[in-house]
Amino acid sequence: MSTIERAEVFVASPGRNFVTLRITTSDGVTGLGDATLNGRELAVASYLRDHVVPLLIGRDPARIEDIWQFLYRGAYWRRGPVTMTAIAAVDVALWDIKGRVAGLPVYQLLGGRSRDAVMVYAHASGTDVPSLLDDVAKFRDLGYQAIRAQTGVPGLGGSYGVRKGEVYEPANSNLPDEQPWSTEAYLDFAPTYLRAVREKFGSAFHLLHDVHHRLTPIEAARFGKSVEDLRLFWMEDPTPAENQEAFRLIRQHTTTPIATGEILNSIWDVKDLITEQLIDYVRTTVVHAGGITHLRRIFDLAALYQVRTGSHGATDLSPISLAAAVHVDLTVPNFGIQEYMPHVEQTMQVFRTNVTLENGMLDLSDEPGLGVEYDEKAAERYPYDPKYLPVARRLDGSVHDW
Ligand code: CS2
Ligand code: MG
Repeated sequence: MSTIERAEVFVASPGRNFVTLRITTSDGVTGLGDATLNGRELAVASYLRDHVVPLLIGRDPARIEDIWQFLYRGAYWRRGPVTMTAIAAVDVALWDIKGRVAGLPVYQLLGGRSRDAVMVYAHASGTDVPSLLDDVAKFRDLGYQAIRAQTGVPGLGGSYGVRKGEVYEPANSNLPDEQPWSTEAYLDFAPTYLRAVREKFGSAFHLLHDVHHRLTPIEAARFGKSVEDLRLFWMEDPTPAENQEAFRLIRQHTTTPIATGEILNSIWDVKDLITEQLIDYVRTTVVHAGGITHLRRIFDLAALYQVRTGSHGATDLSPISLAAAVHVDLTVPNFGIQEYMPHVEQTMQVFRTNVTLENGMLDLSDEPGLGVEYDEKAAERYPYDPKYLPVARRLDGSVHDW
């Protein structure tokens, strides 16, 4: 019987910080898992190196479910982003190994294709309405069927979602960048620029918007109501989701579809949102929600309640996560959309992937496993570079949700 012989954790910063797990079996078969948690990378690296890797050596890599249960229940302490990201990295690496051993791409092990390709959304942004409209036009010309629109709020320095240069990267400083926030200014401005997008480009494409946890439930209800005629594909993270009941209030007031879940990491965190149909898309991801094994459980629960998938896919999820996400997205019956932000050149020097993008759709080849390779020698050229996500402060100086 093949056993797990080695499990290595690599922390590197090719373009941005990534934590990568590579498991090697006694037969020399390797598997990769993404363990990146933006702004808290070293916590996951230590959880893996110090508390998980010693438990893996000598185990049967084929026993994916058993190892998942062992790591989840065996920790005693339940859930949380660090734990579930570490378990996710092990899980995805073991699915990669299983596919390589079987000579099949992971999606074939998950039931085969349910669709020919995976629809993604692009990220248009601007510092004002004209620059946003130019950016939307660029992505429409590139053939994207779905585009997220975000701009800064006049008079507020930092703002969520505004790209600087070619790639959007919020973890931009070695101490949290404290950015001013005004809900009133946002609620006055965001509907205006979303309306400008629809007025210029019409409704023949999906328009998305990320509120990014900033509103109270009644403010989110007001926002959702104010943009109903714009037919958004979704308003994302309208209010912090720890209190799942909060979404009942939003639902009572507006039919604008809701997506949430990127910062959540287990089926328990989204159970009520799904079973009460308080959301339309669940955004949990393969890297932060326990890997393919657990994400499939979440998506299967969602399917029972006609909630579709809409996994998070920003650049702080590595190409390993994107590939694993596409394998899952190709197979699930209740696929909605996949977030996609292109990684920079340095990242792609370290991660070789078989994921392809054409006309706003992702696909991948039939390479066994995930179809991703990690070049540790290339990664050595990019040492870890500590970075933090911003913190939002209201105009009175108190901390707000970023
Ligand atoms: C955002 C992310 O892509 C999204 O929907 O919410 O950019 C998020 O801010 C980052 O992934 C945080 O690391
Ligand atoms: Mg988001």
